[in-house]
Formats: sequence, C-alpha cells, structure tokens
Amino acid sequence: MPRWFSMSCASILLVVVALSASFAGGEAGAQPEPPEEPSFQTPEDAEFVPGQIIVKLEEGVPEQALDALNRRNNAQVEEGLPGPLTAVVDLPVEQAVQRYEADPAVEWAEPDFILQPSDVTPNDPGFSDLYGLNNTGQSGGTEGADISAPGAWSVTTGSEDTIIAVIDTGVDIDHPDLEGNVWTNPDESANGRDDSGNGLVDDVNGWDFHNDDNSVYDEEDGDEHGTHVAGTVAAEGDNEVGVTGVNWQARIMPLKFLGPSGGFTSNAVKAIDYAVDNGATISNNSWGGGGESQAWLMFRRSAERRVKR
Ligand SMILES: [Ca+2]
Ligand SMILES: [Ca+2]
Ligand SMILES: [Ca+2]
Ligand SMILES: [Ca+2]
Repeated sequence: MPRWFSMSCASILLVVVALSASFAGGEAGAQPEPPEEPSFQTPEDAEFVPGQIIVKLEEGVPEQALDALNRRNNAQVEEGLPGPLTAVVDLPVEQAVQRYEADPAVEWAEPDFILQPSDVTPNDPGFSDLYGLNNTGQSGGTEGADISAPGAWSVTTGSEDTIIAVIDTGVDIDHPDLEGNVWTNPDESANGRDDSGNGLVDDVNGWDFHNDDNSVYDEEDGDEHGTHVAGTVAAEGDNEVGVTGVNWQARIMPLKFLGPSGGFTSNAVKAIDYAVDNGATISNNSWGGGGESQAWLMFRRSAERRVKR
C-alpha cells in the first residue's frame, strides 16, 4: 500500500515549485547528490508545467524546513495548495524533482502535470440520441449495450440533495437544460465580498481555478467539455427541453480547472478539496494525461475518507 494512504490530513504539506528568472548556477555544486532515478514514472508524452513542481514534506516537518533549499535554488513560495504551499526554482523540472527529493525534509516531489479533457462523443439534442443511456441501436450499435437508465429511473431519478462536482472546463450555468440543477453556495452571495470566509470572493456557483475567478463559464475559453459533462451528469429530465442527464435532479457544482490548453494537477487538487469542503459527495473527473500523480491520489483518497465521514 502506498505510504500516503495511511497519513492523516493534518500532516499533508505540499509545495508547488515554479521557475524563476535567475538561477545562481555557481551554487549548484553545493547541492546534495540527486538520486539516480526520479521517483515518478512518466509517459514519454506527459506534459507538465515548466518550472513548477509539487512537493510534500515529511510528516511533522515545518514549512520553514524548506527555506534553505528554496534559497539555494532561487526558489520562492508561490501559492497555497490545500494544506500546502508553493515555491519557485530555476531548474528543469526533472532536476528540480530530484534535488528536492534528495532533501531529508521532503517525502516526495513530482511535476505539476498538465491534464486534458477526455474524448467525448458529442450528443445531438434529444434523449433518443443518447445511446449510452438507452441503446436501441439508433447509432448502429448493439441494442441494450447501455447503462439501462430507464430501469434505474424507475427506482430514482436523482435528488436535489446530491451535490456533484464537475471538475473540468467551465459549465454553462445558464444553459436552459442545466440552470435548474446548478448548485448555489448557501454561504455566499454576489456582493463583492468573501461571505463564506474561504478566501474566494463570490464563489456563488463554484470556482474557476484556471483563471482564479468566480465566473465558472467563459465562452472565450471554449468551456464546452464541462458543459457537456454536466449535461450527462444532470441535465434536467422530463422538462421537455433538450436531453436528460443520468440524474434528472441533482446539484451540479462547476469547478473549472481546465483551460484551452489543459489544466494543472495543482489546480485539480484545489478543486477536489473545494468540492468536499462544500458538500459534494460525488465528483466527475473526465480528463487525463500527465503521469501518475501522488498529489492527486493523496487528495482523492483524502476526499473519499472525508465524504464517508
Ligand atoms: Ca467565498
Ligand atoms: Ca460574496
Ligand atoms: Ca472564469
Ligand atoms: Ca431536459
């Protein structure tokens, strides 16, 4: 079992390290010998944020333990992750990962992978086209090769009490087949202030971690994927409009972290942390890419434990 599975949330400390402009190369010789192989396994085509890595300190080690290492690498803390931190170095990512992992204060370090939306099959309006929900062979596929949604709907069509985070690109919350199922933050109102005290101003319908703002749908970013996914999750059913989701009623919490060129693992982590903090019990994550991320796995497992409680 990976070691992070047994850690308590309180021990989690991450550092995102990003490139800065100048590096005192003459100090490189003072560095500890890096390990021969990096601790992460990465597909050859994996993309990651240039000059930015995620670092987890050993249990009980204070953030200040990284100060000297950061200074030697001309690094700085850049932004906070849930429980964690951020810093900057002027090193290639692979070298930065090795150098930080060689420090005894660090449990692991990894690239901040860039993630991409999963491929989707566009749907035309109308339930009869949704062969994934009810396959009648309408697309030339196999009749009955579906999720048997009509049978499931005889048991339940979903509930307004179920909050489902759509961690993706943005979601068109004014879409006529979605607007009635969009989550509203009960602790926040649109008044230019952070009523909920979570550091995010007017996160009334979720948050845009890609642009770090409260508009969860940005047409200029091409937020179709998240809108599509949200429709599959919970487009309003039985309303004589468009299509229907798997849930006819639910609350969609848009958490945008994918932009036109993909999204960062560090922002995906913030999104899932927000989801749990704000009552989501399900998250939809239709994206992939990068390499195996310890940061994502750690926060995903943490989210699962918190939801079960
Ligand atoms: Ca807020
Ligand atoms: Ca407010
Ligand atoms: Ca936005
Ligand atoms: Ca509908």
